[in-house]
Amino acid sequence: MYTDSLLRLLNVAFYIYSRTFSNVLFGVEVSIMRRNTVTLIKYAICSTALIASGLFLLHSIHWMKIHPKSLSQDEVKLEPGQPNPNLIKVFEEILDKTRPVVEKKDWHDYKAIEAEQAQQGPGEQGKAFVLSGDEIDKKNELYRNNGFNALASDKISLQRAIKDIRHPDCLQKKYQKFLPTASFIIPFHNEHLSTLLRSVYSILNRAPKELVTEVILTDDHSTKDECKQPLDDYVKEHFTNVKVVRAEKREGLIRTRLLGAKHATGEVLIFLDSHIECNINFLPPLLEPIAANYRTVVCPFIDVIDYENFEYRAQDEGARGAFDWELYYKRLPLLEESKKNPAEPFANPVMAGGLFAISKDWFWELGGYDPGLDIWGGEQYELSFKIWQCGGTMVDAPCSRIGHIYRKFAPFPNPGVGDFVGRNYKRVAEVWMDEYAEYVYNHRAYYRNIDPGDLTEQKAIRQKLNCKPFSWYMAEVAFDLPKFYPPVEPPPLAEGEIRNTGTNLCIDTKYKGGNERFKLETCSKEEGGRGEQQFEFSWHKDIRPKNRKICFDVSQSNPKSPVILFDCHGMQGNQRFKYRVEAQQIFHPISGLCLDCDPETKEIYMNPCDPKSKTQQWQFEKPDLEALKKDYASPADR
Ligand SMILES: [Mn+2]
Repeated sequence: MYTDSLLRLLNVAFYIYSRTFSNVLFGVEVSIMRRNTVTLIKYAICSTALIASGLFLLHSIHWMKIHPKSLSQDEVKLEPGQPNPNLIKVFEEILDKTRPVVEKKDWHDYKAIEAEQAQQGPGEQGKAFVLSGDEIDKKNELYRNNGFNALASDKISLQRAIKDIRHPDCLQKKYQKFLPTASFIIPFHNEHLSTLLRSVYSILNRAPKELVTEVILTDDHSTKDECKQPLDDYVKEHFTNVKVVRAEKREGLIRTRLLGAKHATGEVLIFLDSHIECNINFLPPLLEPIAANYRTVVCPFIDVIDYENFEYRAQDEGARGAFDWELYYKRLPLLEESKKNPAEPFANPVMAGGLFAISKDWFWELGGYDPGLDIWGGEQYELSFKIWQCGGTMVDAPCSRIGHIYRKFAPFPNPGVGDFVGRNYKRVAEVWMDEYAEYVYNHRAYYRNIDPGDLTEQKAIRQKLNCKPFSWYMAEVAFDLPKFYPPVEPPPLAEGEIRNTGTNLCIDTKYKGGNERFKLETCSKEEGGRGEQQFEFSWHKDIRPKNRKICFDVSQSNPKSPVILFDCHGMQGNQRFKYRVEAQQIFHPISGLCLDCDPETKEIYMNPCDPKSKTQQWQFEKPDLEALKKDYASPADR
């Protein structure tokens, strides 16, 4: 409250001050100045003093006490599925549209940027680096141990330059002049030394020095030699604000992050991975939304560092995080509002994982991570639900980009402690998801019998912070999630065998995999159950073998276009079919073709639709005729 009114006072003062000052500068109303020079100078001196003392006060009070309006103040009841105007209001606050004006500055370090642009060598400027063929043995060994091409990493400078692939709007963006300080927490286990050190350099070289309190390398009981003395020596010799903290036994990712957080002394905690590279000016966009509201959590855009050749590239231009009801991480498309403002933070229902910034106060108010979560898994949901339900906000900041090596494979053995992921998920579902937990158990029945351990402490945090129910989160934050990932799958439009009228043969996909074609076979009912002939024309409007997530896919539109099996993407497009009930045709709207076959070769393909052709007529064993007709009349895509 106090800070709020102080800010407003400051703004008024600043407004008067800047008007007076610009008049003096630009000679507008000079005659007034001559007449009242003395008064004006007095005015200027007074307001300068006011500003100076105000800023001093503001800075010394604490940046974080600028508390926001909470979501609950004027709650709007909404039908699920509509974006919540209340949320948008909060983001306008983050966008600084309704907040008092704070002084901003351009945080780019142009000297450093220019110097980086001149760098040349292997992998420089984020380019792909290909090893020469004669190092294959060494390469293979390091690959096995790391799940990425660590030998290539060793040949690339620890301080290489990478491509600035931010949206052009980011280049002009200014951020407030006073930002909180940050402690970086990097948990690692047997990380390759050069990728670990490159992560550290990318932070220190591309963040303003005054904002970095420290980098805390948190060792989850590594066994590799290079992670021990050689790391300590390097850190001692090259850095002044990098600490190595070590776990006494193997703790897993979650408790290792907690251990790092306990050693942090900066105002904001920034959790990162141990094989990343931070891009130009990544830090101010992460800190500003937190300075505006200490309960805001900010995630960077995560780019891809190629595991084979270390090329730096974008994975996409942003999406919102979500989950399906087996608790797999999924993504939702951006809202129209954020497409129009590509450099502005947007609400994110679920964080992608290990890369995010959170104020230290808010992290510990939330109780950190649930320390009962073991090894890894579920922690991104736990923290995301907790942040939203307990009065916080989470955004993605498109102008903060950090590259990450997605490994080709996991090089670590299974920790051998049973189904820790299932147990973690059960803890999260039990503490945060209320009646929606039931949908998770319906998809993963064995979770019902998992013992989640003691939940008293976690439930007490929820009670103490007076957190909202999960139904609120679903209605207001993840409002469009059920459209893409419905908790109860709607029934299919048709199922069973698909029989061709002209040949009296059935489609048989024979349990084939991706990119494979399939043919007609004698219907298994008549022959006694061979092959794979049970299908679902699913609510996604695709056709798939029953209980599999592989779909009929057509990507050409010429006669005899092949139909292949491809991972179901659920986004319709080239996997979208319609059924013409009267004509018995299986129609593919995007290509405008109909499913056809050759009675001789038994091949299946797409052909221009011909209502008289018997080979284009198909019958589903169990059609829902009403639903099929309704679907045929509807637009092709949702
Ligand atoms: Mn990683």
